[in-house]
Amino acid sequence: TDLPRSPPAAAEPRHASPAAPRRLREKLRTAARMAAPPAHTAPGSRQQVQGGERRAQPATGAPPAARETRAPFRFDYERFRRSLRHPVRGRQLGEDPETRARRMKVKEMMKFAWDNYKQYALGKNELRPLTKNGHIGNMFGGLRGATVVDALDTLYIMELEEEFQEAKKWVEKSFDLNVNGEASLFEVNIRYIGGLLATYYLTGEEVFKSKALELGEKLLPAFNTPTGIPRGVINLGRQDTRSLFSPCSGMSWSWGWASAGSSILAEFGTLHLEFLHLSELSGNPVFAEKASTSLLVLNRVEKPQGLYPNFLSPVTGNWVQHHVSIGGLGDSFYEYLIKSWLMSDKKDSEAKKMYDDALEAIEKHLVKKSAGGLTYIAEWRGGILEHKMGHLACFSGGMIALGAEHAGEERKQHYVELAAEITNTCHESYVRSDTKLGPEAFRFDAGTEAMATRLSERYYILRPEVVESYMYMWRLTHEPKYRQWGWEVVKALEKYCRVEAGFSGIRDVYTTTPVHDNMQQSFFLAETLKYLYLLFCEDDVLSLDDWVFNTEAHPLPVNHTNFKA
Ligand code: DMJ
Repeated sequence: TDLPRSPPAAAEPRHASPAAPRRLREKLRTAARMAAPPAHTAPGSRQQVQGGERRAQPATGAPPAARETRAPFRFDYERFRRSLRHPVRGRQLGEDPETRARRMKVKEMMKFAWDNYKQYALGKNELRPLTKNGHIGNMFGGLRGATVVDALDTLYIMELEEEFQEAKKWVEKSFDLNVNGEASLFEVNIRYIGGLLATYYLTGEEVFKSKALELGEKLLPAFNTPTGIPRGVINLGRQDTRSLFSPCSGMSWSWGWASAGSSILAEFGTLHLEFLHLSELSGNPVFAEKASTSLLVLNRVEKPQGLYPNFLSPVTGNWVQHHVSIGGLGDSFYEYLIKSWLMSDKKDSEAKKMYDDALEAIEKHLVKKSAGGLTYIAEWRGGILEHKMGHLACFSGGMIALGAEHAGEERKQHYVELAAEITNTCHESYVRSDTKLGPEAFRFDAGTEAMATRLSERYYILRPEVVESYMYMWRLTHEPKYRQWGWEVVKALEKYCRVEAGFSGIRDVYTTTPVHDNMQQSFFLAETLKYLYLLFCEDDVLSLDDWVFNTEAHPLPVNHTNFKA
Protein backbone atom coordinates (compact mmCIF):
# COMPACT_ATOMS: atom_id res chain seq x y z
CA THR A 1 0.00 0.00 0.00
CA ASP A 2 2.93 2.35 0.46
CA LEU A 3 3.20 3.29 -3.15
CA PRO A 4 5.57 5.71 -4.85
CA ARG A 5 4.08 8.93 -6.11
CA SER A 6 4.62 10.91 -9.27
CA PRO A 7 4.85 14.69 -9.15
CA PRO A 8 1.67 16.56 -9.99
CA ALA A 9 0.91 16.55 -13.70
CA ALA A 10 0.41 19.85 -15.45
CA ALA A 11 -3.01 21.18 -14.55
CA GLU A 12 -5.65 20.46 -17.10
CA PRO A 13 -8.50 22.75 -17.92
CA ARG A 14 -11.04 22.58 -15.13
CA HIS A 15 -14.55 21.53 -15.98
CA ALA A 16 -13.43 20.18 -19.36
CA SER A 17 -16.41 18.22 -20.51
CA PRO A 18 -15.94 14.85 -22.19
CA ALA A 19 -17.29 14.24 -25.64
CA ALA A 20 -20.94 13.49 -24.98
CA PRO A 21 -22.56 11.15 -27.45
CA ARG A 22 -26.30 10.59 -27.29
CA ARG A 23 -26.15 7.55 -24.98
CA LEU A 24 -23.90 9.40 -22.57
CA ARG A 25 -26.32 12.31 -22.41
CA GLU A 26 -29.19 9.89 -21.78
CA LYS A 27 -27.25 8.14 -19.04
CA LEU A 28 -26.43 11.42 -17.36
CA ARG A 29 -30.05 12.44 -17.53
CA THR A 30 -30.96 9.15 -15.86
CA ALA A 31 -28.35 9.72 -13.16
CA ALA A 32 -29.69 13.23 -12.63
CA ARG A 33 -33.25 11.90 -12.41
CA MET A 34 -32.15 9.39 -9.80
CA ALA A 35 -30.89 12.25 -7.72
CA ALA A 36 -33.77 14.55 -8.58
CA PRO A 37 -35.13 16.78 -5.82
CA PRO A 38 -38.64 16.15 -4.54
CA ALA A 39 -41.44 17.78 -6.48
CA HIS A 40 -41.84 20.60 -3.99
CA THR A 41 -38.35 21.93 -4.74
CA ALA A 42 -38.44 24.57 -7.41
CA PRO A 43 -36.30 24.04 -10.48
CA GLY A 44 -32.95 25.76 -10.34
CA SER A 45 -32.83 25.87 -6.58
CA ARG A 46 -29.82 23.58 -6.41
CA GLN A 47 -26.41 24.66 -7.52
CA GLN A 48 -24.98 22.41 -10.18
CA VAL A 49 -21.63 22.50 -8.44
CA GLN A 50 -20.16 20.89 -5.40
CA GLY A 51 -22.29 20.81 -2.33
CA GLY A 52 -25.62 19.49 -1.23
CA GLU A 53 -28.42 20.74 0.89
CA ARG A 54 -26.24 23.11 2.85
CA ARG A 55 -25.59 25.04 -0.34
CA ALA A 56 -29.14 25.13 -1.69
CA GLN A 57 -29.79 28.61 -3.01
CA PRO A 58 -32.56 30.34 -4.89
CA ALA A 59 -32.25 30.46 -8.67
CA THR A 60 -31.14 33.83 -9.98
CA GLY A 61 -34.07 36.03 -10.85
CA ALA A 62 -36.72 33.79 -9.31
CA PRO A 63 -39.75 35.65 -8.01
CA PRO A 64 -39.57 36.36 -4.26
CA ALA A 65 -42.74 34.40 -3.53
CA ALA A 66 -41.26 31.25 -5.03
CA ARG A 67 -38.13 31.74 -2.98
CA GLU A 68 -40.08 31.74 0.27
CA THR A 69 -41.90 28.48 -0.42
CA ARG A 70 -38.83 26.48 -1.38
CA ALA A 71 -37.70 23.85 1.10
CA PRO A 72 -34.12 22.62 1.05
CA PHE A 73 -33.64 19.08 -0.14
CA ARG A 74 -33.95 16.56 2.65
CA PHE A 75 -33.44 12.84 2.23
CA ASP A 76 -36.43 11.02 3.69
CA TYR A 77 -34.72 8.56 6.02
CA GLU A 78 -37.94 7.19 7.53
CA ARG A 79 -39.29 6.41 4.09
CA PHE A 80 -36.05 4.64 3.24
CA ARG A 81 -36.26 2.49 6.41
CA ARG A 82 -39.85 1.57 5.56
CA SER A 83 -38.71 0.40 2.12
CA LEU A 84 -36.39 -2.26 3.58
CA ARG A 85 -37.72 -5.80 3.33
CA HIS A 86 -35.90 -7.17 6.39
CA PRO A 87 -34.75 -5.79 9.76
CA VAL A 88 -31.12 -4.81 9.26
CA ARG A 89 -29.85 -7.07 12.04
CA GLY A 90 -32.30 -9.82 11.14
CA ARG A 91 -34.46 -11.87 13.46
CA GLN A 92 -31.97 -14.65 14.31
CA LEU A 93 -34.69 -17.29 14.31
CA GLY A 94 -34.19 -21.04 14.30
CA GLU A 95 -30.41 -21.19 14.44
CA ASP A 96 -28.47 -24.09 15.87
CA PRO A 97 -26.27 -23.59 18.99
CA GLU A 98 -23.03 -24.34 17.13
CA THR A 99 -23.65 -21.65 14.54
CA ARG A 100 -24.49 -19.19 17.30
CA ALA A 101 -21.32 -20.07 19.20
CA ARG A 102 -19.22 -19.56 16.07
CA ARG A 103 -20.86 -16.20 15.42
CA MET A 104 -20.13 -15.17 18.99
CA LYS A 105 -16.50 -16.18 18.53
CA VAL A 106 -16.20 -13.87 15.53
CA LYS A 107 -17.83 -11.11 17.56
CA GLU A 108 -15.24 -11.63 20.30
CA MET A 109 -12.47 -11.33 17.68
CA MET A 110 -13.96 -8.04 16.50
CA LYS A 111 -14.09 -6.73 20.04
CA PHE A 112 -10.48 -7.77 20.57
CA ALA A 113 -9.35 -6.08 17.34
CA TRP A 114 -11.28 -2.90 18.19
CA ASP A 115 -10.25 -2.72 21.85
CA ASN A 116 -6.59 -2.96 20.96
CA TYR A 117 -6.88 -0.39 18.19
CA LYS A 118 -8.68 1.90 20.62
CA GLN A 119 -6.11 1.40 23.35
CA TYR A 120 -2.97 1.81 21.28
CA ALA A 121 -3.85 3.60 18.07
CA LEU A 122 -7.17 5.47 18.30
CA GLY A 123 -7.05 8.31 15.81
CA LYS A 124 -4.23 6.79 13.79
CA ASN A 125 -5.20 4.89 10.67
CA GLU A 126 -4.26 1.37 11.68
CA LEU A 127 -2.91 -0.53 14.67
CA ARG A 128 0.59 -1.96 14.81
CA PRO A 129 -0.16 -4.80 17.19
CA LEU A 130 3.41 -5.90 17.98
CA THR A 131 4.84 -2.50 18.76
CA LYS A 132 1.49 -1.36 20.22
CA ASN A 133 1.27 1.92 18.40
CA GLY A 134 -0.48 3.46 15.42
CA HIS A 135 0.24 3.61 11.71
CA ILE A 136 -0.71 6.54 9.51
CA GLY A 137 0.48 5.52 6.04
CA ASN A 138 0.23 7.64 2.95
CA MET A 139 -2.99 6.55 1.27
CA PHE A 140 -5.44 8.85 3.00
CA GLY A 141 -4.10 12.35 2.42
CA GLY A 142 -3.90 13.43 6.04
CA LEU A 143 -7.21 11.84 7.01
CA ARG A 144 -7.06 9.85 10.22
CA GLY A 145 -9.09 7.11 11.87
CA ALA A 146 -9.35 4.74 8.88
CA THR A 147 -9.95 1.85 11.27
CA VAL A 148 -12.68 3.77 13.13
CA VAL A 149 -14.61 4.53 9.96
CA ASP A 150 -14.02 1.09 8.47
CA ALA A 151 -15.17 -0.60 11.71
CA LEU A 152 -18.32 1.43 12.41
CA ASP A 153 -20.89 -0.65 10.55
CA THR A 154 -19.33 -3.97 11.65
CA LEU A 155 -19.55 -2.88 15.29
CA TYR A 156 -23.16 -1.84 14.72
CA ILE A 157 -24.19 -5.06 12.98
CA MET A 158 -22.50 -7.19 15.67
CA GLU A 159 -24.40 -5.25 18.35
CA LEU A 160 -21.20 -4.13 20.01
CA GLU A 161 -23.09 -1.08 21.27
CA GLU A 162 -20.53 0.39 23.61
CA GLU A 163 -17.77 0.07 21.04
CA PHE A 164 -20.00 1.57 18.35
CA GLN A 165 -20.63 4.58 20.60
CA GLU A 166 -16.87 4.97 21.13
CA ALA A 167 -16.33 4.98 17.38
CA LYS A 168 -19.20 7.39 16.79
CA LYS A 169 -17.88 9.75 19.43
CA TRP A 170 -14.51 9.81 17.69
CA VAL A 171 -16.17 10.68 14.37
CA GLU A 172 -18.19 13.46 16.03
CA LYS A 173 -15.37 14.99 18.03
CA SER A 174 -12.11 14.17 16.29
CA PHE A 175 -12.65 13.25 12.63
CA ASP A 176 -11.13 16.26 10.91
CA LEU A 177 -11.73 16.68 7.21
CA ASN A 178 -9.79 19.91 7.05
CA VAL A 179 -6.57 18.22 6.03
CA ASN A 180 -4.01 18.86 3.35
CA GLY A 181 -2.31 15.87 1.78
CA GLU A 182 -2.25 13.43 -1.10
CA ALA A 183 -4.89 10.76 -0.95
CA SER A 184 -5.87 7.77 -3.00
CA LEU A 185 -9.25 8.65 -4.49
CA PHE A 186 -10.18 4.96 -4.51
CA GLU A 187 -9.17 4.19 -0.92
CA VAL A 188 -10.83 7.30 0.51
CA ASN A 189 -13.96 6.44 -1.41
CA ILE A 190 -14.26 2.75 -0.52
CA ARG A 191 -13.18 3.02 3.12
CA TYR A 192 -14.24 6.45 4.34
CA ILE A 193 -17.15 7.39 2.13
CA GLY A 194 -18.39 3.79 1.99
CA GLY A 195 -18.10 3.41 5.77
CA LEU A 196 -19.82 6.70 6.53
CA LEU A 197 -22.63 6.13 4.05
CA ALA A 198 -23.31 2.62 5.31
CA THR A 199 -23.38 3.77 8.92
CA TYR A 200 -25.76 6.58 8.06
CA TYR A 201 -28.13 4.21 6.31
CA LEU A 202 -27.97 1.75 9.22
CA THR A 203 -28.46 4.29 11.99
CA GLY A 204 -29.96 7.47 10.54
CA GLU A 205 -27.38 9.53 12.50
CA GLU A 206 -26.84 12.78 10.58
CA VAL A 207 -23.16 13.11 11.44
CA PHE A 208 -22.26 10.22 9.16
CA LYS A 209 -24.19 11.67 6.24
CA SER A 210 -22.74 15.15 6.57
CA LYS A 211 -19.16 13.86 6.84
CA ALA A 212 -19.67 11.63 3.78
CA LEU A 213 -21.00 14.55 1.73
CA GLU A 214 -18.28 16.91 2.85
CA LEU A 215 -15.60 14.39 1.96
CA GLY A 216 -17.31 13.57 -1.34
CA GLU A 217 -17.06 17.23 -2.35
CA LYS A 218 -13.33 17.17 -1.70
CA LEU A 219 -12.93 14.35 -4.21
CA LEU A 220 -14.71 16.07 -7.10
CA PRO A 221 -11.71 17.94 -8.57
CA ALA A 222 -10.09 14.58 -9.41
CA PHE A 223 -12.65 14.27 -12.22
CA ASN A 224 -11.51 17.45 -13.97
CA THR A 225 -9.73 15.72 -16.84
CA PRO A 226 -10.42 15.87 -20.58
CA THR A 227 -12.34 12.58 -20.49
CA GLY A 228 -13.93 12.97 -17.07
CA ILE A 229 -12.02 9.87 -15.93
CA PRO A 230 -10.48 10.75 -12.58
CA ARG A 231 -6.84 10.52 -11.73
CA GLY A 232 -5.77 8.25 -8.89
CA VAL A 233 -4.29 10.73 -6.42
CA ILE A 234 -5.87 13.92 -5.14
CA ASN A 235 -4.76 16.63 -2.77
CA LEU A 236 -7.47 16.99 -0.15
CA GLY A 237 -6.54 20.49 0.93
CA ARG A 238 -8.97 23.38 0.77
CA GLN A 239 -9.27 24.58 -2.81
CA ASP A 240 -8.23 28.15 -2.24
CA THR A 241 -6.29 29.27 -5.30
CA ARG A 242 -5.17 32.42 -3.48
CA SER A 243 -3.43 30.46 -0.77
CA LEU A 244 0.32 30.24 -1.00
CA PHE A 245 0.33 27.47 1.55
CA SER A 246 -1.62 24.83 -0.33
CA PRO A 247 -0.90 25.45 -4.00
CA CYS A 248 -1.72 21.84 -4.88
CA SER A 249 -5.09 21.70 -3.14
CA GLY A 250 -7.74 20.01 -5.22
CA MET A 251 -5.19 19.00 -7.82
CA SER A 252 -4.96 15.43 -8.89
CA TRP A 253 -2.40 13.32 -10.63
CA SER A 254 -1.67 9.75 -11.59
CA TRP A 255 0.25 7.21 -9.56
CA GLY A 256 3.96 7.35 -10.40
CA TRP A 257 4.01 3.61 -11.03
CA ALA A 258 1.02 3.64 -13.40
CA SER A 259 2.04 3.51 -17.05
CA ALA A 260 2.28 6.87 -18.78
CA GLY A 261 0.03 8.87 -16.48
CA SER A 262 -2.79 6.38 -16.72
CA SER A 263 -5.70 5.81 -14.38
CA ILE A 264 -6.33 2.34 -12.95
CA LEU A 265 -9.43 0.38 -13.96
CA ALA A 266 -10.12 -0.91 -10.45
CA GLU A 267 -9.81 2.64 -9.07
CA PHE A 268 -11.87 4.81 -11.40
CA GLY A 269 -14.28 1.91 -11.99
CA THR A 270 -15.00 1.56 -8.28
CA LEU A 271 -16.63 4.84 -7.39
CA HIS A 272 -20.16 4.88 -8.68
CA LEU A 273 -21.98 2.89 -5.98
CA GLU A 274 -20.87 5.40 -3.36
CA PHE A 275 -21.24 8.44 -5.63
CA LEU A 276 -24.81 7.52 -6.58
CA HIS A 277 -25.61 7.51 -2.87
CA LEU A 278 -23.91 10.86 -2.37
CA SER A 279 -26.32 12.25 -4.96
CA GLU A 280 -29.22 10.38 -3.42
CA LEU A 281 -28.53 11.89 0.01
CA SER A 282 -27.63 15.41 -1.08
CA GLY A 283 -30.10 15.91 -3.92
CA ASN A 284 -27.11 17.03 -5.99
CA PRO A 285 -26.64 15.06 -9.23
CA VAL A 286 -23.03 16.12 -9.64
CA PHE A 287 -21.67 13.02 -7.86
CA ALA A 288 -23.71 10.59 -9.96
CA GLU A 289 -22.79 12.44 -13.12
CA LYS A 290 -19.06 12.39 -12.42
CA ALA A 291 -18.94 8.70 -11.57
CA SER A 292 -21.24 7.63 -14.42
CA THR A 293 -19.04 9.33 -17.00
CA SER A 294 -16.21 6.84 -16.42
CA LEU A 295 -18.54 3.94 -17.06
CA LEU A 296 -19.77 5.49 -20.25
CA VAL A 297 -16.26 6.03 -21.55
CA LEU A 298 -15.47 2.41 -20.70
CA ASN A 299 -18.60 1.20 -22.41
CA ARG A 300 -17.68 3.05 -25.58
CA VAL A 301 -13.98 2.31 -25.89
CA GLU A 302 -12.90 -0.63 -28.02
CA LYS A 303 -11.91 -3.61 -25.91
CA PRO A 304 -9.31 -6.18 -26.97
CA GLN A 305 -11.19 -9.51 -27.24
CA GLY A 306 -13.93 -7.91 -25.14
CA LEU A 307 -11.52 -7.63 -22.19
CA TYR A 308 -10.86 -4.50 -20.11
CA PRO A 309 -7.15 -3.70 -19.68
CA ASN A 310 -6.06 -2.24 -16.35
CA PHE A 311 -4.60 1.10 -17.49
CA LEU A 312 -6.45 3.86 -19.32
CA SER A 313 -5.40 7.40 -20.13
CA PRO A 314 -7.63 10.04 -18.51
CA VAL A 315 -6.50 12.41 -21.26
CA THR A 316 -7.25 10.40 -24.40
CA GLY A 317 -9.64 7.77 -23.06
CA ASN A 318 -7.54 5.03 -24.67
CA TRP A 319 -5.92 1.98 -23.11
CA VAL A 320 -2.31 2.54 -22.20
CA GLN A 321 -1.25 -1.10 -22.12
CA HIS A 322 -2.96 -4.46 -22.50
CA HIS A 323 -2.67 -6.10 -19.13
CA VAL A 324 -5.91 -7.68 -17.92
CA SER A 325 -6.52 -8.98 -14.42
CA ILE A 326 -9.55 -9.97 -12.44
CA GLY A 327 -7.28 -9.56 -9.40
CA GLY A 328 -5.34 -6.43 -8.41
CA LEU A 329 -5.80 -3.36 -10.67
CA GLY A 330 -8.96 -4.77 -12.28
CA ASP A 331 -10.96 -6.60 -9.62
CA SER A 332 -13.60 -4.31 -8.16
CA PHE A 333 -14.48 -2.72 -11.52
CA TYR A 334 -16.23 -5.97 -12.48
CA GLU A 335 -17.77 -6.23 -9.02
CA TYR A 336 -19.28 -2.74 -9.33
CA LEU A 337 -20.93 -3.54 -12.67
CA ILE A 338 -23.12 -6.31 -11.29
CA LYS A 339 -23.63 -4.41 -8.05
CA SER A 340 -24.70 -1.26 -9.93
CA TRP A 341 -27.43 -3.27 -11.53
CA LEU A 342 -28.50 -4.81 -8.22
CA MET A 343 -28.35 -1.48 -6.40
CA SER A 344 -30.60 0.08 -9.05
CA ASP A 345 -33.18 -2.59 -8.20
CA LYS A 346 -32.23 -4.30 -11.46
CA LYS A 347 -33.02 -1.25 -13.59
CA ASP A 348 -29.52 -0.30 -14.79
CA SER A 349 -29.53 -2.72 -17.69
CA GLU A 350 -26.46 -1.13 -19.28
CA ALA A 351 -24.32 -2.06 -16.27
CA LYS A 352 -25.76 -5.58 -16.36
CA LYS A 353 -24.91 -5.91 -20.04
CA MET A 354 -21.36 -4.67 -19.44
CA TYR A 355 -21.04 -7.25 -16.65
CA ASP A 356 -22.44 -10.10 -18.74
CA ASP A 357 -20.22 -9.27 -21.70
CA ALA A 358 -17.13 -8.89 -19.52
CA LEU A 359 -17.76 -12.21 -17.79
CA GLU A 360 -18.24 -13.92 -21.11
CA ALA A 361 -14.88 -12.58 -22.35
CA ILE A 362 -13.18 -13.55 -19.09
CA GLU A 363 -14.53 -17.07 -19.37
CA LYS A 364 -13.50 -17.36 -22.96
CA HIS A 365 -9.95 -16.05 -22.55
CA LEU A 366 -8.89 -16.28 -18.90
CA VAL A 367 -10.71 -19.12 -17.14
CA LYS A 368 -8.57 -22.27 -17.20
CA LYS A 369 -8.49 -25.69 -15.59
CA SER A 370 -5.28 -27.03 -14.05
CA ALA A 371 -3.94 -30.52 -14.65
CA GLY A 372 -5.29 -31.42 -11.22
CA GLY A 373 -8.76 -30.18 -12.13
CA LEU A 374 -8.78 -26.80 -10.35
CA THR A 375 -10.56 -23.94 -12.14
CA TYR A 376 -8.70 -20.63 -11.96
CA ILE A 377 -8.67 -17.22 -13.62
CA ALA A 378 -5.35 -16.42 -15.28
CA GLU A 379 -3.94 -12.97 -16.00
CA TRP A 380 -3.41 -11.70 -19.54
CA ARG A 381 -0.51 -9.64 -20.80
CA GLY A 382 -1.11 -8.54 -24.35
CA GLY A 383 -2.44 -11.95 -25.32
CA ILE A 384 0.03 -14.04 -23.27
CA LEU A 385 -1.43 -15.82 -20.24
CA GLU A 386 0.21 -15.76 -16.84
CA HIS A 387 -1.11 -18.76 -14.89
CA LYS A 388 -1.36 -16.97 -11.60
CA MET A 389 -4.26 -15.99 -9.38
CA GLY A 390 -3.91 -13.29 -6.76
CA HIS A 391 -5.64 -13.54 -3.39
CA LEU A 392 -7.52 -10.42 -4.49
CA ALA A 393 -9.00 -12.36 -7.44
CA CYS A 394 -10.69 -14.73 -5.01
CA PHE A 395 -13.52 -12.23 -4.54
CA SER A 396 -14.70 -13.40 -7.98
CA GLY A 397 -16.28 -16.62 -6.67
CA GLY A 398 -18.63 -14.46 -4.62
CA MET A 399 -19.23 -12.02 -7.45
CA ILE A 400 -20.13 -14.76 -9.92
CA ALA A 401 -22.39 -16.35 -7.29
CA LEU A 402 -24.15 -13.02 -6.79
CA GLY A 403 -24.65 -12.62 -10.53
CA ALA A 404 -25.69 -16.26 -11.00
CA GLU A 405 -28.86 -15.75 -9.01
CA HIS A 406 -29.97 -13.24 -11.59
CA ALA A 407 -28.78 -14.91 -14.78
CA GLY A 408 -31.30 -16.47 -17.11
CA GLU A 409 -32.34 -20.04 -16.22
CA GLU A 410 -30.06 -21.61 -18.82
CA ARG A 411 -26.95 -19.69 -17.57
CA LYS A 412 -27.74 -19.80 -13.87
CA GLN A 413 -26.58 -23.37 -13.21
CA HIS A 414 -23.44 -22.78 -15.21
CA TYR A 415 -22.50 -19.72 -13.18
CA VAL A 416 -23.31 -21.40 -9.86
CA GLU A 417 -20.88 -24.15 -10.84
CA LEU A 418 -18.22 -21.70 -12.01
CA ALA A 419 -18.52 -19.71 -8.77
CA ALA A 420 -18.28 -22.92 -6.74
CA GLU A 421 -15.22 -24.10 -8.67
CA ILE A 422 -13.34 -20.82 -8.25
CA THR A 423 -14.23 -20.67 -4.56
CA ASN A 424 -13.00 -24.24 -4.21
CA THR A 425 -9.70 -23.32 -5.87
CA CYS A 426 -9.23 -20.41 -3.45
CA HIS A 427 -10.04 -22.77 -0.57
CA GLU A 428 -7.35 -25.11 -1.93
CA SER A 429 -4.84 -22.26 -1.78
CA TYR A 430 -5.62 -22.10 1.96
CA VAL A 431 -5.61 -25.82 2.75
CA ARG A 432 -2.35 -26.41 0.89
CA SER A 433 -0.52 -24.04 3.22
CA ASP A 434 0.85 -25.02 6.62
CA THR A 435 -1.08 -22.26 8.40
CA LYS A 436 -4.35 -22.91 6.53
CA LEU A 437 -4.27 -19.30 5.38
CA GLY A 438 -3.78 -18.42 1.73
CA PRO A 439 -0.82 -16.67 0.09
CA GLU A 440 -0.97 -13.31 -1.69
CA ALA A 441 -0.74 -15.08 -5.06
CA PHE A 442 -0.70 -18.70 -6.19
CA ARG A 443 0.27 -20.29 -9.44
CA PHE A 444 -0.52 -23.11 -11.78
CA ASP A 445 2.68 -23.84 -13.63
CA ALA A 446 5.67 -26.15 -13.61
CA GLY A 447 3.79 -28.77 -11.64
CA THR A 448 2.55 -26.28 -9.04
CA GLU A 449 -1.14 -26.06 -8.20
CA ALA A 450 -2.66 -23.33 -6.05
CA MET A 451 0.55 -22.55 -4.19
CA ALA A 452 2.87 -19.57 -4.15
CA THR A 453 6.14 -20.23 -5.93
CA ARG A 454 7.87 -16.94 -5.20
CA LEU A 455 9.04 -15.86 -1.78
CA SER A 456 7.50 -12.45 -2.37
CA GLU A 457 4.01 -13.96 -2.78
CA ARG A 458 3.85 -16.06 0.40
CA TYR A 459 2.43 -13.48 2.77
CA TYR A 460 -1.11 -13.07 4.15
CA ILE A 461 -2.25 -9.63 5.29
CA LEU A 462 -5.64 -10.52 6.82
CA ARG A 463 -7.36 -10.15 3.45
CA PRO A 464 -11.08 -10.90 3.13
CA GLU A 465 -11.64 -12.11 -0.44
CA VAL A 466 -11.77 -15.84 0.25
CA VAL A 467 -14.19 -15.62 3.18
CA GLU A 468 -16.19 -13.09 1.16
CA SER A 469 -16.75 -15.79 -1.46
CA TYR A 470 -17.62 -18.34 1.26
CA MET A 471 -20.29 -15.94 2.52
CA TYR A 472 -21.90 -15.46 -0.91
CA MET A 473 -21.67 -19.17 -1.71
CA TRP A 474 -23.30 -19.99 1.62
CA ARG A 475 -26.17 -17.60 0.96
CA LEU A 476 -26.60 -18.96 -2.55
CA THR A 477 -26.40 -22.69 -1.84
CA HIS A 478 -26.60 -23.24 1.94
CA GLU A 479 -24.06 -26.01 1.58
CA PRO A 480 -22.59 -26.58 5.07
CA LYS A 481 -19.04 -26.84 3.72
CA TYR A 482 -18.85 -23.08 3.29
CA ARG A 483 -19.52 -22.51 6.98
CA GLN A 484 -17.00 -25.22 7.80
CA TRP A 485 -14.37 -23.60 5.58
CA GLY A 486 -15.05 -20.24 7.25
CA TRP A 487 -14.62 -21.81 10.66
CA GLU A 488 -11.24 -23.21 9.59
CA VAL A 489 -10.18 -19.65 8.72
CA VAL A 490 -11.32 -18.46 12.16
CA LYS A 491 -9.19 -21.13 13.82
CA ALA A 492 -6.16 -20.28 11.66
CA LEU A 493 -6.51 -16.56 12.36
CA GLU A 494 -6.64 -17.29 16.06
CA LYS A 495 -3.64 -19.56 15.92
CA TYR A 496 -1.31 -17.63 13.64
CA CYS A 497 -2.48 -14.02 13.45
CA ARG A 498 -3.75 -13.24 16.94
CA VAL A 499 -1.04 -11.64 19.05
CA GLU A 500 -1.11 -10.01 22.45
CA ALA A 501 -2.46 -6.69 21.20
CA GLY A 502 -4.57 -7.41 18.14
CA PHE A 503 -4.33 -9.33 14.88
CA SER A 504 -1.35 -9.20 12.57
CA GLY A 505 -0.62 -10.32 9.02
CA ILE A 506 2.06 -12.97 8.54
CA ARG A 507 4.99 -13.02 6.12
CA ASP A 508 4.86 -16.67 5.10
CA VAL A 509 1.81 -18.91 5.15
CA TYR A 510 3.97 -21.98 4.60
CA THR A 511 5.55 -22.00 8.03
CA THR A 512 3.88 -22.72 11.33
CA THR A 513 6.22 -20.36 13.14
CA PRO A 514 5.26 -17.29 11.11
CA VAL A 515 6.84 -13.88 11.37
CA HIS A 516 4.21 -11.21 11.94
CA ASP A 517 4.09 -8.08 9.81
CA ASN A 518 2.95 -5.86 12.71
CA MET A 519 -0.12 -4.52 10.90
CA GLN A 520 -3.81 -4.87 11.69
CA GLN A 521 -5.32 -3.73 8.41
CA SER A 522 -8.51 -1.67 8.66
CA PHE A 523 -10.16 -3.98 6.12
CA PHE A 524 -9.80 -6.83 8.62
CA LEU A 525 -12.47 -5.11 10.74
CA ALA A 526 -14.50 -3.81 7.80
CA GLU A 527 -14.51 -6.96 5.71
CA THR A 528 -12.84 -10.14 6.97
CA LEU A 529 -14.60 -10.20 10.32
CA LYS A 530 -17.87 -8.90 8.90
CA TYR A 531 -18.06 -11.58 6.22
CA LEU A 532 -17.14 -14.28 8.75
CA TYR A 533 -19.85 -13.03 11.10
CA LEU A 534 -22.44 -12.96 8.29
CA LEU A 535 -21.45 -16.50 7.32
CA PHE A 536 -22.76 -17.60 10.73
CA CYS A 537 -25.90 -15.43 10.60
CA GLU A 538 -29.30 -16.10 9.12
CA ASP A 539 -29.77 -14.68 5.62
CA ASP A 540 -31.93 -11.80 6.83
CA VAL A 541 -29.01 -10.05 8.54
CA LEU A 542 -28.04 -7.42 5.97
CA SER A 543 -30.21 -9.28 3.50
CA LEU A 544 -29.03 -9.27 -0.10
CA ASP A 545 -32.63 -8.27 -0.98
CA ASP A 546 -31.95 -4.91 0.64
CA TRP A 547 -28.21 -4.29 0.51
CA VAL A 548 -25.21 -4.48 -1.75
CA PHE A 549 -21.76 -4.46 -0.16
CA ASN A 550 -19.28 -1.99 -1.53
CA THR A 551 -15.83 -3.39 -2.19
CA GLU A 552 -14.84 -2.68 1.42
CA ALA A 553 -17.92 -4.63 2.65
CA HIS A 554 -19.85 -1.50 3.61
CA PRO A 555 -23.55 -2.15 2.97
CA LEU A 556 -25.33 0.32 0.69
CA PRO A 557 -29.06 0.01 0.18
CA VAL A 558 -30.76 -1.23 -2.94
CA ASN A 559 -32.83 1.58 -4.35
CA HIS A 560 -36.34 0.15 -3.97
CA THR A 561 -38.02 3.52 -4.12
CA ASN A 562 -36.46 6.31 -6.13
CA PHE A 563 -34.85 5.14 -9.30
CA LYS A 564 -36.87 5.87 -12.41
CA ALA A 565 -35.01 4.59 -15.44
C1 DMJ B 1 -9.89 -3.93 0.37
O1 DMJ B 1 -9.51 -2.64 0.68
C2 DMJ B 1 -10.94 -3.94 -0.71
O2 DMJ B 1 -11.57 -5.17 -0.72
C3 DMJ B 1 -10.37 -3.67 -2.07
O3 DMJ B 1 -11.32 -3.77 -3.08
C4 DMJ B 1 -9.26 -4.62 -2.37
N1 DMJ B 1 -8.33 -4.82 -1.31
C5 DMJ B 1 -8.69 -4.73 0.07
C6 DMJ B 1 -8.70 -6.04 0.83
O4 DMJ B 1 -7.88 -7.03 0.40
